[in-house]
Amino acid sequence: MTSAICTLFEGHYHLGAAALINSLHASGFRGRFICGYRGELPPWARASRVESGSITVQDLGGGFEIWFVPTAAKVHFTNYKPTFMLEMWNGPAGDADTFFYLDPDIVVKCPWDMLQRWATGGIALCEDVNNYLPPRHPMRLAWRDWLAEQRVPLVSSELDRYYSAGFVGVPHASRDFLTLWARMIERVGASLGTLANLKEGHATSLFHTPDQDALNIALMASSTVVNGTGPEAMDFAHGGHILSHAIGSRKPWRGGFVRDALRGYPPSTACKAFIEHVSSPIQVFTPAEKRRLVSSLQMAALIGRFYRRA
Ligand SMILES: [Mn+2]
Repeated sequence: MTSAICTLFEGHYHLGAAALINSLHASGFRGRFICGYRGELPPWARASRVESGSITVQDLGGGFEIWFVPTAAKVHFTNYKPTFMLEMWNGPAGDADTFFYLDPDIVVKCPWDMLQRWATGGIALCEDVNNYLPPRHPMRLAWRDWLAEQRVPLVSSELDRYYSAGFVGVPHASRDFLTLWARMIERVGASLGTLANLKEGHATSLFHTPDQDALNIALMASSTVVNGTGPEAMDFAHGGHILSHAIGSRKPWRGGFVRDALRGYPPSTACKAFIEHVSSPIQVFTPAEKRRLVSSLQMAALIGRFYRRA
């Protein structure tokens, strides 16, 4: 079975993407990793060759290749995920039996075999921070009304979990789900009047996180099997061993751990997991930068043992 993986980034998120790639390398993944990016190639990219069009390929050796695909999408990248996956599956990821998307603020902690198995016979998804969303929760009832307005039939009415759109693994047989998800994002965008932002309105708005709400609504409109895990699989709860997801605006590559700890926010598990993967095969920081980050993290963890927000 062949698998391909992709991510999307712009600006400083390339630092997270590099750590994600390193973590996959350590997990044993070998194959094609596709970076959709806006702007310049990341400074750590080393071109081994140029493919047709404007695709730059970096060969990491042993069958691990990074494909850099420039993209001009106007929407916020978070709303571009399923469309990008479909485009890549018709192109650079053409022969993949399973195709994964991971946010650039995620690192992988488990052996690659486990991720691959996760997307077998169903779509691999992980529950989000607020993971319990019962079938007749008022938010779902609002989504049901919206689906009815859109004349999209409700197919799965018993779903009770809310999944993160930060990670998705799709087997070839479920590829149509990506089309449905993309269509739902488009319709959510039409209802909102924009797809330019990561968050909209407030937590009780019909669509607060457009791409992720659209993913969960698409599941309600589909009979696709979900291979789900609890929120611990992204380190949103204790006891996780699969992925680590650094959500929120304090991205681990930006440092500032001590400052945050003094404000009562000790470094998260995801910050610690990120630091594990900044050295090889891609050197994400200079040795001096890395030393500074590590000692700041250690100091912050120490402060966090004595001082934290209630
Ligand atoms: Mn994320």
